[in-house]
Amino acid sequence: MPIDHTQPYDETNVFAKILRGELPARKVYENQHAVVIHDVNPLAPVHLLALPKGPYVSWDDFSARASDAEMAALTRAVGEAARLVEASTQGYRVLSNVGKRAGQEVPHLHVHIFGGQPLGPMLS
Ligand code: DGP
Repeated sequence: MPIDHTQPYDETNVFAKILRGELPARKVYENQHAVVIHDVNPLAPVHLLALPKGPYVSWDDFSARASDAEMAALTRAVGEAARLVEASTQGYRVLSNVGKRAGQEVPHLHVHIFGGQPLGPMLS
């Protein structure tokens, strides 16, 4: 079910559990404030998720509460991830769903990185 991104942060969401080491994940990159993991249900040959380590639900929440270092770290994580999996050589797509209307399923801010195939039109 898509989530209500205006609700307080839910510490029991799956990404919170991954960040606490309570659930496994295939990590490809980590810095002080962000990690990148493989999506468990890949929708493209390359499907990564960049997550801030802090408890943020949405971009508006992140922008309001995160430090500049946290914001920079998430941006760097997206680019480094794309480079490490060599999506950068062929082009890739960066996408983030926030809230019910966008179909956000996990109430922890995350950035999808898709690549490895022609990606088609952005919205259907
Ligand atoms: P979104 O709809 O934007 O909230 O995308 C959530 C993504 O998270 C979806 O592509 C599947 C992925 N996902 C859900 N549970 C897990 C998990 O336990 N581990 C990993 N690696 N990815 C997950």
